[in-house]
Amino acid sequence: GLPSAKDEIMTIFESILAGKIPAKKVWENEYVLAFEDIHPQASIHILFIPKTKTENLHELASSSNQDQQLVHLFRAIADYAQAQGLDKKGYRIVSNIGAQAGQSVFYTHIHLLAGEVLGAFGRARS
Ligand code: DGP
Repeated sequence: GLPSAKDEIMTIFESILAGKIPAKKVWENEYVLAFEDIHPQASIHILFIPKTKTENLHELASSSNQDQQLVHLFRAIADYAQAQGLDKKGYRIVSNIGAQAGQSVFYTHIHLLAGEVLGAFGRARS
């Protein structure tokens, strides 16, 4: 079909990967980049992104050549969390997918929230 605006416009995370806009990188390997969220929701708020472009978990999981990317993404989170001692203290990982979850950047990313006691999450507050 016709390309949508989402396909044509480089996402902000591709610009970060390309070095075109700055980010506070905290972890990186061949497959995954982790950097601080610009609007932190906790004292530690990190975004983990695969270095190959997909829009969300479903596109990532449905491309047969992406299996290793899935593994690397979650291993990166586990390695980072362990290195920071967060596996002991506790932390949260979240991915917003699509409209009802309020996804705003259409490039697969996992949020990691930590560093303090976290609030409840889920249903919007009225
Ligand atoms: P989501 O709403 O789940 O799609 O998360 C997108 C996150 O990306 C949101 O928490 C804010 C963050 N973000 C948006 N623009 C930038 C940026 O230019 N730099 C950084 N570091 N984070 C950004």
